[in-house]
Amino acid sequence: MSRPTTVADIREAFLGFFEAKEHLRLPSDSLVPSNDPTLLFTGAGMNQFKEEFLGRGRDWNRVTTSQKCLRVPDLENVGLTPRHHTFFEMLGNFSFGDYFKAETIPWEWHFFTEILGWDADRFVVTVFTDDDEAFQIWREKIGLPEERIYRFGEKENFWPSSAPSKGPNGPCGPCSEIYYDMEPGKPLPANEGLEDLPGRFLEVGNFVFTQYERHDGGVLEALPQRNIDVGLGLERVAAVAQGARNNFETDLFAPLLSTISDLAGKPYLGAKASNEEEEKIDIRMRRIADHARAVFFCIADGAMPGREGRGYVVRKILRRAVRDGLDLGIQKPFLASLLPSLRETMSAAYPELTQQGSTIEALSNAEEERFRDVYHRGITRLEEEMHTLKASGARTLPGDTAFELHDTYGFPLDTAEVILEEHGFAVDHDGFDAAMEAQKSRARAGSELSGDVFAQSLGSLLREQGLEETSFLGAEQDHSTSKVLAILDPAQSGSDALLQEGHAGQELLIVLDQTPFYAEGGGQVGDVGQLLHDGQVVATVLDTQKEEDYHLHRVRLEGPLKTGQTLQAQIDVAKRRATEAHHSATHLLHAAMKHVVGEHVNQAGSKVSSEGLRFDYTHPEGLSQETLAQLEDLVLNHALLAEDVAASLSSLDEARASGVTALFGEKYGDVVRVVRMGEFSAELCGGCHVRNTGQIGPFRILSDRALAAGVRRIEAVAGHAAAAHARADQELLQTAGQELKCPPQQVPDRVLALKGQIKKLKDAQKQMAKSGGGASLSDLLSKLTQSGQLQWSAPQGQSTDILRGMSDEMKQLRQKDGAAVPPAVLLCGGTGEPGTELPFLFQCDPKAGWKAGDLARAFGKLLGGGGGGRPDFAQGKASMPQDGLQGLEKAIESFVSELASPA
Ligand code: ALA
Repeated sequence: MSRPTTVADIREAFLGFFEAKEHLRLPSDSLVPSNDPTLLFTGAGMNQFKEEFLGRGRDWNRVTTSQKCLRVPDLENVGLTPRHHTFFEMLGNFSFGDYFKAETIPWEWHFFTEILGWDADRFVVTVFTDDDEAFQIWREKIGLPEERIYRFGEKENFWPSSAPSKGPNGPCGPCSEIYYDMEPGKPLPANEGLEDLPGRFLEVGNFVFTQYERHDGGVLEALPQRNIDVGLGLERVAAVAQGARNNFETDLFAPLLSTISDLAGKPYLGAKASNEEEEKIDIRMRRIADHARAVFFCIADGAMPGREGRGYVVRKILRRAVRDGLDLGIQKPFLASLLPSLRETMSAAYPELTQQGSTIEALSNAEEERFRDVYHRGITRLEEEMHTLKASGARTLPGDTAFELHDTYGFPLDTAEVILEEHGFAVDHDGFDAAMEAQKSRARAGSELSGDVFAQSLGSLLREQGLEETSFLGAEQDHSTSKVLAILDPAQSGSDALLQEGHAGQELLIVLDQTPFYAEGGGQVGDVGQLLHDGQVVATVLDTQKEEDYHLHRVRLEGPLKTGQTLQAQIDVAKRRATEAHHSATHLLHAAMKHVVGEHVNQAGSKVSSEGLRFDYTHPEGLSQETLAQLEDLVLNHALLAEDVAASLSSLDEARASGVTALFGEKYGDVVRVVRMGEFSAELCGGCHVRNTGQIGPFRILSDRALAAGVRRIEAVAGHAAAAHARADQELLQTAGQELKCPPQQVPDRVLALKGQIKKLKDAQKQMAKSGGGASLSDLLSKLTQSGQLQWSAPQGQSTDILRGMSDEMKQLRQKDGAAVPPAVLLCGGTGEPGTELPFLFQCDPKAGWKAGDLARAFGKLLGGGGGGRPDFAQGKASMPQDGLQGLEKAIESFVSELASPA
């Protein structure tokens, strides 16, 4: 049989080899650790087996995996060195209290020398200072010469490194590492020398003998069982197997580097790079290849670029890749276009790269576009800084400012430096390094096993007290008779938090043996309600949260309460029913999204309460009104079909095989609960639901908006909340109708009509301004034609509304300063065309004896119309004389001459 050399073949050979040794082959855990809130990312194969190492996990003895890992403390080295990665795979075999050193060392040896066929004479190994047992196995069983077995202390040969003195707490043990000599034939170094030759000796495997649990103060307690945790870096093993100079020059990276080089229009030279410039280009390409892998796998596992925690790390990695792309002269967003090249080598082993393909593409595109903006702003910021430097006469950019540019704006130091130099400035490198170091140790704290892995949580405190997990009855019943198992004061920690009793007014956490109260999880809010004793309320439950499998009822005590007491637990039924309707509606909406929008849509989060539901999903663009209506109808149809809702338990594999929707990036145990609604929806869920979809009642989508790049949120309501929203909308319409003086149905027409009028007015105003004709009152007044005591104007094309406005102003002016306005004014509107309507108005000073109403009546009559009104203001409509303005002038002259004097 030919030797495995490709990454896929080596992975398979390893897993197959250990399967044949009765190991259970398990899938890689997610990069977002499934059961360990102390870790930001999965960084080693053993992460998912901590409980098994401590002897309290699942019933497994031997397991083998290839684990997706992400490590970021060495981010800055990626691409520069041949071996550093952010994302990598670790081949692992694990023994939980089963075999130990004497078995695993020969097995790994067999794998390297027989299966991979590597030269037995090129290996050197290390063992922990006093680990004579491991030494003997290498020496006797394997037959390695003594000079090839090195001994080191806890920094090199303990895992986690330096765990006894520095931590973290948790499972740990001495280890033995195996190295392959890349320059065989040279003399072997002395013990201390090995470390100084990292280029020569390549670490290809680490065998950890996990036999201790570390506690505070470096106390190592022997575990009840001895374990094995072996990890082989797949990329390194492949590099050796393929005779590659570095990990990036293996089959794994070839398609990625080739696409990157096409995009950049420059070759990846590898060994042919002959100067610093060419080497720099290669480094950037390697970095892009590494970072693209990390970003795609993170997004596929639900860690999306964001501002904090995991999201921040993903964003940072992505930005570094894009920045390299910019430096390589790639003008347009490109990262997402690398996905097919990664799939070529990885999607057979990791189908999530295909399943989540459109999400990965959408999110990385959106994030890249956003960063390109940020980058351009970074340049602006740098220019501002230089301006400030110049003004203050300083010549050096402070290190923390340079670091801020690098870290926040993603603006690379070397680029900043080139620009600064051009302007005669330097950078404070020491300050930059110090800021970088501080940042790195923060990253380390967040992403490596440096936290206290087993810091006492409330859950472990309760476990230590021997408390049984809470049994949850709330899927079937709303009340229960329950015993108080523990009373906790959330303000205290450790055993101080445990109280024997509580008193009225205190806010405490209560653990019951069984409860109908749902604890917040899976997007569903925790229940509220009451705890009663003899029909009296002793505690109001304000919220319910979960710690491991204990339900913590957050209560305000209304009376005294003791541990051991028996109570009636009663949830707020109305709120819960409404929450259930929203939860079930969320499942129907999710199924409807897959039907209407596409299978690629993933739920990215949800929140259901009695008030409504929020459904976050990944999709690059907004949904049209039609699509939203289709979704609403589809959900409503399934509610009206009144289908049964049933929950059942099954194995995760069975559920997946039958096509049940599992949530994006969500973790599940081996036994899962499947909630089905007719044939339409089947989803993994531990929450509370209606018994029949008919109980969802009406359903309305209220909004759909962008939440972040590529992530959107729908807000919707069901049941009473939907009815209440409909009612509120109707009331709104009614109020609008009242204001507009029309029935609600006519509101849109009325609004349209008003808009039309406003437009006409505006047009008329514009027209007036253009014609220069009487745009203002003073203009109009100066243009009035004197005819006896009556003055008049007939500005053509003016709307009557405008004339009326003028007349109002005139009235005000008259009251303020009578002299400026003639005692009687006639204004004529209309288009001025012969025979068309001639609206007119009179504006008079009653004190001067004129009566506008009489004038309007007479003038209207004269020109074939009518009019009337008050003494100070009157209006009417007549008809424009056939000879137009001239005729009008004549008519007004004769009208005036007939008015001998004020009536
Ligand atoms: N857990 C060990 C490591 O990560 C194998 O090196």
